[in-house]
Order: sequence, then C-alpha cells, then structure tokens
Amino acid sequence: MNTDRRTFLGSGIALAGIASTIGIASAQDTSALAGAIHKHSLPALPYGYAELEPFIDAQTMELHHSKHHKAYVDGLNKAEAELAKARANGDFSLIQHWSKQCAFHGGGHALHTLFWQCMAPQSKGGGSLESSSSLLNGINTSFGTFELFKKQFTAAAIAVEGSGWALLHYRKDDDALIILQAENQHKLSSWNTVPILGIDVWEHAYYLKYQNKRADYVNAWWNIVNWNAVNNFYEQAKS
Ligand code: MN3
Repeated sequence: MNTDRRTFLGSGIALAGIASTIGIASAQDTSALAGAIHKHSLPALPYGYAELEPFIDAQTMELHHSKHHKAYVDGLNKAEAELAKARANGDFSLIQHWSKQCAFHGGGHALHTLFWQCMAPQSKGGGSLESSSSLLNGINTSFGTFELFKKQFTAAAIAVEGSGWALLHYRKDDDALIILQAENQHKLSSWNTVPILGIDVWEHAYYLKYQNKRADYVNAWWNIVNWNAVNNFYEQAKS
C-alpha cells in the first residue's frame, strides 16, 4: 500500500469518526468536512482517591477527577465537534463561543492531567525532592534558593483572584523557570513556555476539607508534590 492510499484511508476513518460524533450520517456529507478530530478521554489517576490523605481527602479527589475533570474532557470534545460542524456547514456565527469553550475546557483538561501527575502519596515519593536533581539546580538558578521559589509559588497560589492555578513553567528562550498564575483554566497564560508543575486553587479542589482556608490547602499540598515527575517534565522540556 502506498503512502497516498494510506493517507486517504486514514482520513476516511477520521471523517467517519467526525460524522458519528456530530450526527452526520451519509458519506456525501462527510466529504464536506475538513480535518480529523481527536477524541479526548479522562486519564486514570496514578493512585487511588484515598491515597493523598490526609492532605487531600478521598471525596474531594473522587469528585474532582470523575466529575470536574470529566466535564472539561466532555466540554473540549463538544467544542471541537461543534467547530468541525461549523467548517462542514460554513456557518461560523458561533465561532467566538466555541473558540472560548475550546480554550476553557482544553485548558482544564491539560492542567488537570498535569496536576494529577504532579502529586504522589508520600509512600510513593510524594514531597521528596532529590538534592542532586537537575530541577533543583534549575530552581536555584532562577529563584535563588528553593525556599524563595516555594515562597513565591505559595504566594502566587494563595493570591489567584477567584478560580485558577499557580504554575511553574519552563521557558526555553532563556532556559529559565517562571511562576505564573492562571485565572480559570487559561487566562494569563505566557506563550512559548511549558508548564511542569501546577496547583489547582479552584474551591472544588479543597473546599470540603479546608473550607475557605486556601492557604492551609496550599501549604499541605507541598507534602505530596511528586518531584520525580516534575523533574522528568523539566528534563523533557529542556531537551
Ligand atoms: Mn479543578
């Protein structure tokens, strides 16, 4: 089978997928569509819902993962399907709405996927940062000391206005680590940088256990940061 044939078959399968997603039945209609859609799915957690106790309670973890994160996955799939439908129909009257939905739900899906991986039970290494890690070296270079990094990151997390995130990003331009706040799932982003660590400070992430005491949640969260994973993200981003 030559490459052209494979490409043709591949896009045919993708178009059939779009057609079923957005409810277009006939083969003739699918020929009007442009572009394949990736169906996003909720990733499994690398630990049980109760394993981050006592720092994050099991009920919060279950709701956060199975309901909140799931809603972002569904929202992103829906928005991308609607944009495919708009391309097929040539009707872009709701382009602003669906573009915003893509940014919001896409941001939510990406950041939650990162968030789960950035945590681990203490029995599996949570809270321990190797003194020889390249990440610690990078943190010291960009922030002076680990303690100064931790103070800035904690302050950023506590001070996020409304719902959002504090994030550690790697910026390739100057080989630096920077701390950002994100409002909602996507606002205040910095371009051409890679997030390698993030804490969710939406109330759904902590309210059952910590109520309005966001600072207590942020301070407790340091005990379960999976520094091994963050170090891996850092090294991947640098390479
Ligand atoms: Mn959340």
